[in-house]
Amino acid sequence: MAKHWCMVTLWIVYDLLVLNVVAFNLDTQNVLLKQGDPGTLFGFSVAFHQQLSPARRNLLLVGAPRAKHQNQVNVTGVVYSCDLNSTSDRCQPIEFNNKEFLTSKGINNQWMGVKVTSQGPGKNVLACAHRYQEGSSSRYVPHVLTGQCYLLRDDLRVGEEERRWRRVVCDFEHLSRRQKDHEWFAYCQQGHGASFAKDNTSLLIGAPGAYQWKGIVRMERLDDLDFDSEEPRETGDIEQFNHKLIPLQRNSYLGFSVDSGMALLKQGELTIVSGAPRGGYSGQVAFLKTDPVARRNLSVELVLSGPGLASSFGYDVAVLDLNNDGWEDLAVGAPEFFVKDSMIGGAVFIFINTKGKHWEKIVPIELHGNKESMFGLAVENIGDINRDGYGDIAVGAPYDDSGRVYLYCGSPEGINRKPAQILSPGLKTVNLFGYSLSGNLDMDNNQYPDLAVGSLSDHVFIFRYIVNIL
Ligand SMILES: [Ca+2]
Ligand SMILES: [Ca+2]
Ligand SMILES: [Ca+2]
Repeated sequence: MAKHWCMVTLWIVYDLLVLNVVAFNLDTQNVLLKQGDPGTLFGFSVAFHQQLSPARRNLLLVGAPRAKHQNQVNVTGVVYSCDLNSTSDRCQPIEFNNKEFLTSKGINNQWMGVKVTSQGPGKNVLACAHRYQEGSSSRYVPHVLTGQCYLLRDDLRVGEEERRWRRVVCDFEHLSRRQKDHEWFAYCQQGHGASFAKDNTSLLIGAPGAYQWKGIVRMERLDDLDFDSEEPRETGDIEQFNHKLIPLQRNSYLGFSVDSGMALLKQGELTIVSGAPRGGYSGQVAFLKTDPVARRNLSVELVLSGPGLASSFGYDVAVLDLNNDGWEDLAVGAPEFFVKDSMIGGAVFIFINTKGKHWEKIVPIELHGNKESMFGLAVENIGDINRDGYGDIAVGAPYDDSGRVYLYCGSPEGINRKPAQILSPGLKTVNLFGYSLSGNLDMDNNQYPDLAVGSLSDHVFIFRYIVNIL
């Protein structure tokens, strides 16, 4: 009983401490900086990864799609692992040393690291190269630009156990059907949009170049070697290759961004959200579900269209519960949104879920950026960073001066439109700060999630939350 009482007391004290914390407060004095070689685009993509084996390590994975690997000069693109406990500002390249990877010919200029993402602590990592070229038997199209992604284990290795580590959307099955139309799957360019599905069993990979750049999203099992495991599914149905099942026009780029949720349309059911930033002339976002009838199909449940012409609505998407009502909300970046004769440039549209219904009728809350700042190019769920119970987001505006990242707090009404904090690089040599973001993971064990910000000038920044007590 005494022990129990002690715990209760501790909790009360702890709660009081939390209540007394000053509002949003990422530490801008003690920022961790990691640097790559010049011109490698180190920071094009970033992902926190908490490794549990062989030992517990807090890492930031950084894609440098134009880097050359020291030992593999014919490979373009390196994914680096940065140990956040290390004092060095340099990071270690991840070795893709399996035979399948090294013997493939199209790895030169493939841009490995255009996307890197982690499934969560102790789980898998996915790294993609959207410009990977596959050789083709057709004399009309000697090479096809399919792209490829690799699954890595928690220890950042391509495993030796039986499993498919290489994941390709526009595979032989697609390319052999391509004869009907050369351009159907020749330039799939998979991997700019890729994520682990929130059902924790599947991978989601976008290939925006499929079907004359209408684009597709593919869902496949992480563990796919069981005899009875479900086969991959795709928009357009892999059994039919019927692009008419995707209600978007050519050149929409569906799959450019991908996220998912388990409480978007129905509680406990996976819904995939994918941006098509050129869809419908302004940009669109499609909601996808596993088709209950066609077992190789992802059906398009609804399409949200962006306002304004060519706003690139859907360039990035983030699913999170902002108002803590148990239903996930949606933040959509539209970095090229503008209002004529105004100082507005770039927007993020916040759709607050109305219990899974009437998504098309929701009037989104608009967050605006400064003129020509590309505000909304990156939108990230950063977790409940001030621990007030409401989810929070970060928005990158890489052309806002040398780049800025705006942090917004969720609230009972949805979101507070006034930024809670604005981050800038504070280094003259850095530009395009805010091009990539990763958050929603506590990397220094103070119970508050931290935030990584990438740039296109070979620097990444790790901001940590400092707890100030009044
Ligand atoms: Ca909500
Ligand atoms: Ca919050
Ligand atoms: Ca922390």
